[in-house]
Amino acid sequence: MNTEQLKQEIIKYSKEIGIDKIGFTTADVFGELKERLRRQQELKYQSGFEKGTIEERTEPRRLLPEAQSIISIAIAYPSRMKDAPKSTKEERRGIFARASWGIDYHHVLRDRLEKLEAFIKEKVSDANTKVMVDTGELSDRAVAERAGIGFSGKNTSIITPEFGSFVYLGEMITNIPFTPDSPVEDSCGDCTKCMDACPTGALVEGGQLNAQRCIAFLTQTKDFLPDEFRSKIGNRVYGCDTCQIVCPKNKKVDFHIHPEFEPEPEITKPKLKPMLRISNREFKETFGHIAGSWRGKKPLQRNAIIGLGHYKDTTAVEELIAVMNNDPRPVIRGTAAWSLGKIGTDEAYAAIREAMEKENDEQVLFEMNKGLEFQTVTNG
Ligand code: B12
Ligand code: SF4
Ligand code: SF4
Repeated sequence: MNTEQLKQEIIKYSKEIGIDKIGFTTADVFGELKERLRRQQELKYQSGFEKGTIEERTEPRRLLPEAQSIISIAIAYPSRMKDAPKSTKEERRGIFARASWGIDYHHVLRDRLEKLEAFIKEKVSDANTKVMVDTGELSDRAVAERAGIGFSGKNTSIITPEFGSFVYLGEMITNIPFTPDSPVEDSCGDCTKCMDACPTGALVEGGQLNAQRCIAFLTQTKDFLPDEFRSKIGNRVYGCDTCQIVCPKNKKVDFHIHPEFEPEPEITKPKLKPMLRISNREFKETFGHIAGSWRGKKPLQRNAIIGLGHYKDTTAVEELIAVMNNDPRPVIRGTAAWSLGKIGTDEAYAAIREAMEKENDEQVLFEMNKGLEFQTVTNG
């Protein structure tokens, strides 16, 4: 079988196993990306979640020495939730970003890529391949862009003509010299909606993100959230979709092709208060299968506490006081104190004062003082 025939068979098979879009590119060096990554590093704009050196990230042959091509895949996920539970005054809710709805996409895309890999190996006995989804060295977006999956938007997402930007990406490096596809010819034009809507100004320029300011990143950190971002994260417990929601290319885009990615409303829009007292076991049972749990429960609980402060939820005061007094983790105790100050009832302020007498941790005491400052601001 010649390579072109094989390519057509792979495309056909990919549709049968639930891959929504597939594209092929060479294994050549990603020269422009290399420069870009260096620049991002100099500016300290990276998140720290990227894997590998700049060379490994941009020279596919460092990952598979006999590499000749890369197959890029995209799988669409929903953008709207049916029967979303309402956030009420008594029971405030948080929100997980769409990329964390349903089953963790890493497993789903890896499964599809492994099926594709087995299919190729059956046809070409000496095929050599390497599969990656998100956690590999390659830039999934740079691969997808060059393989004709979609164009690179000012919000830095890959935007497909068919499914907008609500797609997950993955790839397989191979030693088979497939003919490459052409990049998608589309662009943002004069639009700047994502940059204007970004709550933290993280999109410094069209197509350039300062990840350290991006809420999607900040919701995944484990330390205290810097003050300037606390009022910006709102009720987000994991990730941020703002720059995709406002994008005109995502208008009317809402694909429910894969049952795996259907949101479970009580999980994707969870009640905030119960998140404060969830045990490790309950956390694993409830959130363990979703992408947003990969950093463990602490960042999500911290964000839930900030969310309650954001809502000024007076029904949460008692529970926040219990957390401030008893939680062994300083980040959680301190954030609870800050949130109590933000909610601002007399009971909350009194509890902070009382807790200060027993608290030994410097950072927690600092947060408690910040909590009390809200009172001065309100009364002054
Ligand atoms: C680190 C990381 C993050 C970081 C940093 C994101 C970023 N924009 O760099 C944080 C934690 C903030 C993050 C957030 C999100 N992420 Co993320 N993340 C990654 C990861 C692991 C690496 C990305 C990376 O290397 N970035 C460095 C930048 C410099 O490179 P790049 O974006 O990959 O490549 C583009 C640029 O370099 C640009 N470029 C290159 N040269 C030049 C030159 C010029 C002049 C210009 C203008 C641009 C340009 O073109 C490339 C292609 O678009 C990838 C998985 C992977 N292994 O690639 C997922 C990935 C990018 N994330 C993804 C998703 C879904 C998200 C979120 C939407 C999740 C959410 N809802 O919260 C947000 C979106 C935030 C945003 N605006 O990007 C998807 C993107 C799917 C898509 N359709 O694009 C990926 C591909 C995971 C996956 N396999 O599906 N993520
Ligand atoms: S994900 Fe949110 S914070 Fe990050 S660039 Fe987009 S809008 Fe801004
Ligand atoms: S909102 Fe506008 S500028 Fe931003 S990615 Fe979409 S089309 Fe491009």
